[in-house]
Amino acid sequence: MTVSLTRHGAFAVVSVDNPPVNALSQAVRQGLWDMVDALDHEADVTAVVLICAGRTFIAGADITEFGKPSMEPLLPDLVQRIETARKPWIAAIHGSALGGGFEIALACRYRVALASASVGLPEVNLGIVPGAGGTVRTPRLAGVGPAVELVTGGKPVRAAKAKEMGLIDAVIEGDLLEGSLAFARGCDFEQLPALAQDRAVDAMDPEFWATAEAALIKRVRGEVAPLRALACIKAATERSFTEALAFERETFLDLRGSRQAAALRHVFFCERAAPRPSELNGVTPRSVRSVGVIGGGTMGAGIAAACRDAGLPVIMIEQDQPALDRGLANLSRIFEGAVSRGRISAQQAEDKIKGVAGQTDMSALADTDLVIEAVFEDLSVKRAVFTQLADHCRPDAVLATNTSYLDPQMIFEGLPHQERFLGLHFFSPAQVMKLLEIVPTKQTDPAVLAAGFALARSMNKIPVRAGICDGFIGNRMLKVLRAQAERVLLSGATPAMVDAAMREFGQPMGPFEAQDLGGLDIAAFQRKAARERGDPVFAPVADRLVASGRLGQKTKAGWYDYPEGSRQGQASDAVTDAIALAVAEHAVPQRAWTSRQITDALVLPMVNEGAKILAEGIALRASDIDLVKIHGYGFPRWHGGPMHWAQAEGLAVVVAGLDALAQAGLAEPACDHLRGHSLSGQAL
Ligand code: T1G
Repeated sequence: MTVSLTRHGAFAVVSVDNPPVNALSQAVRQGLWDMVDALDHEADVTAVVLICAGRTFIAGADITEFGKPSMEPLLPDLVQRIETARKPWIAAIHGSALGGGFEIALACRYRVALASASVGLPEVNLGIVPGAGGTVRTPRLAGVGPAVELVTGGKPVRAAKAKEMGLIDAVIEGDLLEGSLAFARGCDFEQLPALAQDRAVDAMDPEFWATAEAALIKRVRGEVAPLRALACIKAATERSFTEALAFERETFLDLRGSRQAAALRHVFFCERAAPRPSELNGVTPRSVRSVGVIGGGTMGAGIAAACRDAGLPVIMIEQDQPALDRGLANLSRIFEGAVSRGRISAQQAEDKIKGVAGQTDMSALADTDLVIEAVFEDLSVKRAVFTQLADHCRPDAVLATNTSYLDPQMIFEGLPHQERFLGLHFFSPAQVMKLLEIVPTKQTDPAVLAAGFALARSMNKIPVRAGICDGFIGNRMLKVLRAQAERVLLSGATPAMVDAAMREFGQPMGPFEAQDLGGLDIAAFQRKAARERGDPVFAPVADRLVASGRLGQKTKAGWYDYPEGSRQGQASDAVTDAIALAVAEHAVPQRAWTSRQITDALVLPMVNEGAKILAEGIALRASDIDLVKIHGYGFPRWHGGPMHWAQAEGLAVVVAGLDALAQAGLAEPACDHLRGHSLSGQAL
């Protein structure tokens, strides 16, 4: 039964049971609607407790219904029906009361919650705004400022904070139902709190809204919904309750069909599908209960921290004690940073560090289930490590390389038990970045591959299977983006114009400022290896900058000059000169560039490379490429990732754009896969 009723003395308990998250499907809405009607006519019912089965209170409207015609009862009507019911309703919250779920709770006379529960209005994360009164009732309960933060930020708040804000009335200890009934027994139903719709809301001065809007524009970089949500809250302070509800509903309906909402829903569902790919259905992962990490540098320490966050004991191996001390110090610094940011307590940090044993002898790994190598990015160095591991580890231990650019097949070549090897490409900082590229070799056992995905799940990461090529999925597309950025420079744009255009597109930073932050030498090292393999490389300006020691912020000069003590880059004559030399060398026609032309010249060829990656089977599905670029490289989520963005643009438009760039010598023409308007992956 999706919505059921039990009686507890004078109280009716309405239970919702709609796995997995009690989303407000039509059946749930209808069930609740019928309950309100029935219970309003039950003379011996004093009040109603609304509770949910399973892991959470109602987690929102049923997102799977979004693309379909609305079905009655509409959520705003149900919310209004509960709020004006003759019997007072009490929301009993566990898990997360989110979106429409929290809007239902806001319509109740009281809200109580377990301490572990959270409440929120995350609709902006889906490119929409609350559509059932959230932006109108929240400011009346919590005040305008807290409502702006809750709704435009889209982040839930825990029960204690929600109580402080006036969003819930009590935090329940122990059993939620018992606690809610005890709360109900303590209520004086003759003195009910005012309905949200009858509560006053502060009028704010114009300065408040101007400041809030400016801060939001800076933070959301092109995302529409947060700004529209702010407008709804402003309307709630300036219009009548009914008019404000109507404005909110109109805004919700307008955004629900928007391109950004479609993109964000695409990402929402892809992120949830990624950790359990259908091709591994029925495959039992090799068990991983302990991890060895070879190397305590930035990557090694980050990977060790990620393993500890997943609750796995770690043995960190370094070549000698000084290096090991440095590695353990790197690890401590990660957890100390997390404590200073309030992410974990000092005790938790201590427990995490206690779970790491430092060793300089690989024999310590004799019984470890998984070993991840994170040593210098050199084939001979890595091969030496795995040769030793093959001697010390159990034959069934999973041995993984964290290589970014080397061929895992070559790293493991000739070693015994080829079926146990895997590439696990973490992104720095490994304890923070959610992307994990999982790279099987031809011999990798499915149970070993499944162990990689299980590890990603335990780390709460987004795993994507990648085939073996130079740069796998993400770095291969990054190389194209960087080459295109230089092509645009040689045709008359400046680094600042390119970076500004990509920021306007929604990237957290442009390609040149990102290189200055990470260091130009890393990519130069990879270009050297590519040239030694005979691969084509296009970086005429970057090569000149690296040759002259301009490696980025760490040398106070890269694509920009960095005055002493500043991390804000300034245009550099040296870079202008380097560009001029490259222009002379390549004799490229100069042109005026608009922001949109620049982003097309960078993003369209990246999409083209993604289509080739799909055609070659390096990625199994276009959505995997979207997740890689979003979670590894900051591609704006509200574009849905490069491949979703291309489909939203229209593949014919993308092909035409690429062919026009190719005509001008500014990019390769559209590949056959793209020209065939197909972004489907290869069958496994
Ligand atoms: N609708 C449909 N399915 C949903 C869903 C939803 N709202 N939320 C989750 N699922 C599915 C999800 O796809 C997955 O399915 C399974 O539930 C477990 O999810 C009018 C219009 C609640 C914190 O944005 O944040 O209300 O892969 O893996 O990690 O104003 O799910 O198992 O088949 O994420 O424990 C507002 C979105 C909607 C909440 C649980 N609500 N969900 O996290 O499990 S818009 C949201 C979440 C709205 C109103 C508007 C999380 C979670 P499958 P999961 P989890």
